[in-house]
This record gives sequence, C-alpha cells and structure tokens, in this order.
Amino acid sequence: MEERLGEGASEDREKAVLVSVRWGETSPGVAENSLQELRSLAETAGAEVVGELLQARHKPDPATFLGKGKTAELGELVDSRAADLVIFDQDLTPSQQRNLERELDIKVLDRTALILDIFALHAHSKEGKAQVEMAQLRYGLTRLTGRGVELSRLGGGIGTRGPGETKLEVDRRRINTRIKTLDRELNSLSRVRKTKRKRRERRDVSTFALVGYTNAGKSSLLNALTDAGVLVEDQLFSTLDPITRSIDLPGNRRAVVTDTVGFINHLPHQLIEAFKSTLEEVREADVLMHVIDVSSPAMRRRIDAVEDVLEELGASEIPTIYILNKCDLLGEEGVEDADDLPGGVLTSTVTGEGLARLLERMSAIMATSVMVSATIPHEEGELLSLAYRRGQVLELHTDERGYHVIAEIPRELLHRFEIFMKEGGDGLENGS
Ligand SMILES: Nc1nc2c(ncn2[C@@H]2O[C@H](COP(=O)(O)OP(=O)(O)OP(=O)(O)O)[C@@H](O)[C@H]2O)c(=O)[nH]1
Ligand SMILES: [Mg+2]
Repeated sequence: MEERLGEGASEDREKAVLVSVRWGETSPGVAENSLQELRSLAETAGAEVVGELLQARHKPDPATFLGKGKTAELGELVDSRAADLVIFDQDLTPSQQRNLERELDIKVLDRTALILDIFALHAHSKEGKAQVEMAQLRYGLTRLTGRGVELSRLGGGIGTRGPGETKLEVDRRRINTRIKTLDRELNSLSRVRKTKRKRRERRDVSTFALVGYTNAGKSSLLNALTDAGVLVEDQLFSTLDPITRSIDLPGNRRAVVTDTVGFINHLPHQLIEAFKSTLEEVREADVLMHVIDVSSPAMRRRIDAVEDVLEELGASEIPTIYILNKCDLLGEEGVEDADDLPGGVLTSTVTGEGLARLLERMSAIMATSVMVSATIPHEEGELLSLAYRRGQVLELHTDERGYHVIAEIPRELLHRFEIFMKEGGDGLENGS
C-alpha cells in the first residue's frame, strides 16, 4: 500500500494542480504556508504536484468558487501540465465542485476529500478502516446530488431498488444502511477499547495522551521514551490507530502514554465525528502532552488549531505539558515565545535533548495533589471510587443529593471533579 506514497515511477502518480484562494484579510505568509501544507497533503496522498494557482478574492464565487477569469486560467494550466486532477485548499460546496468538474472536464477534490483519502490510505486496523469509511460516507452523503454514479459502488447490490425510486434515493438509502452497519461495528469496537481503558484505570495508572499537529513528532517521542517501535515518517497522518505503552517515570512512578491521530488546520468535521472512539483516548487522559514542532514558522497557528480540536473534543480542561520538539532544528536565537507556553519543555528526539527533563515533568505532575470538596451525584459513583483508588478520601457523607466528599486527589484528576465542586473553588494546591 505504501508504494502509492510517492515512491512509484512518476508516470504512475496522478498529476495534480493545486489551487488556493487568499481571502481579503489573510496575510500572504499564511496563504503560502497553507499552500505548502496542501502540497504535503497531496504528496502524502500519492500525487505529483505539477502546478499551483493562487488567487486573492473577497468571497467565493457561489457557482465556481473562483472567478471567471481565474477558472479559465486554471483550465489552461490543467491542459498545459496534462494534469489528472485539481485540488482546492478550501472546501467546495457540492455544486461548486460539480460545476468546476463540468467546466474543466477533470476530477476536482477539495481539502476535506484529500484528507479523507490520506486517512483511507493509512488506516490499517479494523476500527481505523471502519472510522474512515464512516467519514467518507458522511462526506459523500452531502454531495450525492447528481454524483450518484461514483457513489453507487459503495452500497449493496442489485435488488435493493424499489419501484419508482430514483437512483439518488437508492444511493442515499444504501449509504444510510451502510452507515448504520458501520455504526454498530464501531460501537462494539469502542466497547472493547473502553474495557481496556477501565482495566488500566483499575490498576491505578495515570494516562498521558500525546496530542499535536500532524508530523510534530508524537510517535518519535513515544519511541524515544518507551522503545515503542511505532512507524515514524516524514508525512502527514502516519499514525491513525492509537497505541499505548507503559512507561517508568522517576520516583518509581508508572504511567501509560498513548500516541494517537494528529490534528491539522480545519480537521474535517466528519473525521472528528467518525474517530470519536479513537479520540476518546484523548478525552479520557489524565494529562495531555501537546507536542509542538518548534521549527515550523506556522507554530502559533498550529497550536491554535490543536487547541480548537481539543475544545471540540471537550478535552481543553485537561492539564497539559507543552513539548517544544525538534529543537535541534532551531538556530542560535531559539524560540521567542516558548515562555508563553506554561511548562514548555524543549526536546529533540534526534539528539535526545530534554527527554530526561520531560520525564521529570511528567513525574512531577503526578506527584502534585489537591484538596477537593465536592458533591458527587449518585449516578457518578465511579468518580467516588476514583477518589478512593487514586487519592485519599478524608470525609464522606451521603444524602439524597449525592456523596459529599472531601478528598486529596492527584492534580491531574482535578478537572473531573471540578464540575461537582462548590462555587469559590476549593481546589487547594498541595505538594510541589
Ligand atoms: N529534526 C527533528 N526531526 C524530528 C524530531 N522528532 C521527529 N522528527 C521527524 O519528524 C517527522 C514526523 O515524525 P512523527 O513522529 O512521525 O510525527 P507524528 O507527530 O507522529 O506525525 P503523524 O503521526 O503523522 O501525525 C519524522 O520525519 C521524524 O523523523 C526531532 O526532534 N528533530
Ligand atoms: Mg505519528
């Protein structure tokens, strides 16, 4: 499968022309970065980039996204470079995509379709494949109008068509049936994952989840810290299936670290939705390790993009260690704004710099405890047992409102208790 990743002879690879539109307020630097990212995405998907077109506009043309003149120019570029497809950096509406395909007589993809394609290429596990298919179907469903020909091969077989139905309705029904099947499959796979996680929780191990922009070095870091032997590649979205390894930390502490799928600017919503079981590993982690490529000029925007996704996952309250990775690529001047990132640790998985400090930091986070006073509703009894297992319960009484508890818990668990704590915040820091 990996042969498709740009290694084949160049004539086997699809030739792509990239198009990006710079909106009024976007700076040229940001637009160039974005186009460069699209280039990596296209190459990761196995395409050869044979041309690029950038247009500045105030708003997209409702029919063809680009203006008339630019569309004609694009047509000429496609012809002169003998391109096989055009990839837009922005998302197109189904009708813009259709109009462009008709006008240019060529396959037109948008950024979301391209990212979905890479995910499809990199999905190996049963769960990964099912999640990608789910995202693709959801994406396809919104573009079904008039494009039934391509989508019809996704569904069941002859004999599903009822009298008087149009092809479109049949396609829609097939897709919905398949989505339902996948949903069931994913739910049962997600239960397996949950059981594994519960078993870990019962063993009282803290869980750290690596998060970050794609290609930041998350898998490299897991390998460097634990000899995990995870595939590391200079391409986007190498890792899709989460992998968990245990780790010994200074001070005789044990924890587990999970490496999971990377994020990107405008991570397609269908993917976040479909990968919810994989991304649970992030949401349920005690501590996040946000890996940042400090050598990237787009570092700030990438941090924001990652934080947006974390927010969407409901994971933004989880304590976070910022890891400024690839510091071996920095010049003398270092990173200017590293100080704004609380607890940032500079690391390099190439030279090993900072790794010992990172382990210390992880251990220190586990050693800090806080006092909480909370009223935990009866149906959240799990939380009470968590306080018993991982902390020390100092006072407990029960009434119809729930369990009134005063406990000393590891700081990393505070966010789980916070919503049940009384106003005025009684999370007092103890320890280091
Ligand atoms: N120079 C340098 N390169 C690094 C460092 N860490 C990782 N890399 C390189 O960065 C690329 C991406 O590394 P990965 O570990 O696959 O990144 P990832 O965050 O897991 O990426 P995805 O799984 O694709 O989201 C690889 O080519 C690594 O060799 C580092 O500290 N310094
Ligand atoms: Mg990875």
